[in-house]
Amino acid sequence: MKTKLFFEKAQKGVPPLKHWFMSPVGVVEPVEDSHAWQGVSMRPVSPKRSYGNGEGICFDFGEHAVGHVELELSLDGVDFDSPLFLRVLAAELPYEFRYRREEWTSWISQSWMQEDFVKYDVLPAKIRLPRRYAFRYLLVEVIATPNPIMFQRVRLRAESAAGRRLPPPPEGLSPVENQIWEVGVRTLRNCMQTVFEDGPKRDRRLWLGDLRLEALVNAVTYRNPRVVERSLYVLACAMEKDGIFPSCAYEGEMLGRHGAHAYEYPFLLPKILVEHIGFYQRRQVARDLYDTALFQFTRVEKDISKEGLLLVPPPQWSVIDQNRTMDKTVGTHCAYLYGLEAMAQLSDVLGKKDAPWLRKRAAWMRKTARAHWLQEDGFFATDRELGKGERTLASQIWAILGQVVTGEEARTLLKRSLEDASLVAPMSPYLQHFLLEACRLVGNEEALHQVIRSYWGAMLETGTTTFYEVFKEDDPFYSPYKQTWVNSACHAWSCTPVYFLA
Ligand code: RAM
Repeated sequence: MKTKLFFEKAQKGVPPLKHWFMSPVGVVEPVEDSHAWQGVSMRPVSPKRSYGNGEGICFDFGEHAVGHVELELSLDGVDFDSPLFLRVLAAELPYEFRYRREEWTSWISQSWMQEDFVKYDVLPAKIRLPRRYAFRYLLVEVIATPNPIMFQRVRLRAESAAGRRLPPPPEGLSPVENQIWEVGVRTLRNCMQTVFEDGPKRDRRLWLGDLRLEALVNAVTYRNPRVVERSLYVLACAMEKDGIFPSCAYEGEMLGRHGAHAYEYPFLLPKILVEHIGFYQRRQVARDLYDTALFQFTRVEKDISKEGLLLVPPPQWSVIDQNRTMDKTVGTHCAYLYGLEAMAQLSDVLGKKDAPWLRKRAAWMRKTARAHWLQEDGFFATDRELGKGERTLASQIWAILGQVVTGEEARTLLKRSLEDASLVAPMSPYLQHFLLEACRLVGNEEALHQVIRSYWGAMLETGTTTFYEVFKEDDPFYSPYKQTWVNSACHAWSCTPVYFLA
């Protein structure tokens, strides 16, 4: 019954994409460069008249963009007695040109690399490359051609539900903050398609945790509530009988299918809904999903121990950060608390009656978290198997956001956490976002701006035009997937400084 409604809304609510054309700003080639981040930079070169067997040309589009590439090709010569065979590699970052097919060791699919082999039987022709690419650089290599080919015109038909225009920053930002704003809004624009994609190169998919962050920035920039609502209905369509709200779902032909469940993502659902009402005064999606959101908190009751600790039963996993080995126990429990509070607010806003029991449970589970995990040195940590007392910044951030500590105590914990380099540091902008939220919650705007300047500022210094999926300043090759090539360099969960700067 509900599912039918969700399907109807997901199918009817497809946000229209806007298109625009972009031309290359130059021809370049990748070169080894020990001064460059990741050791590769792009050097301008003069284009040749035509390109024969074994030759290649690399176009620079000047900034990261998403869309379909059109090539107008002709022959430098008369004979066309055999097909043209090309290899294309679309790259977000210069380092992707080090990619070698035979060296693949990542546990996620090699097919994410934007490498294609294409053949054309007729020239001259206007051709459209087969896939939608997310890239700044486009390498076209001629594997075989009867005669050298000439590039008459190369252009990208770019697309986004947000349109081309990047909203201008508010007045009064510093030059670095202005740049962070621009890169942030471009990142969101390029991920904002018929749903909020996580990254347009990979996974090109809607994830609930990413959606929450994208919705925040959208609300202060493009202000497109339809993308938020449609994304929520697309997720809702993929819900199964068990009632778990999907963490990730597909659309188009695959509408109604979900991917992996992240344990804590469903706790974010009421937060998205209550913020959506706050941003746009639109309540329908919250009404449609209220019961579903509430169920996310009761269905995990079986995972709450008699001591009142929410413990993720393996092999289920929480995201918290793109770090696979970190102890996420405190973070997950506190993400549940954060969700309970949002659920209580949603109940109030919609005139429902669930707030009292939700708040009562939250109060109890704050106490239990404190009793078990607040250590003598004032940091939150567990002593359970994996953690072995490991101190992570994530645990402190989430203890603050779950309001296990409040007021002066929270302010002090945040300050000490930022000063203590021995805490396990975040790997991803996703967790950095929650650090910013914690700064705001305790009222430490100075720290908030300092984190934006240092973390996102450092990302800017790598020369990027969009923000990354993962970023560790001291490890340019960090990848949760074992291979840096497949990291996503335009990942919307990294655009949230824009929300705080706004
Ligand atoms: C990866 C992506 C995505 C994130 C999930 C948990 O697949 O980076 O953005 O939400 O992990």
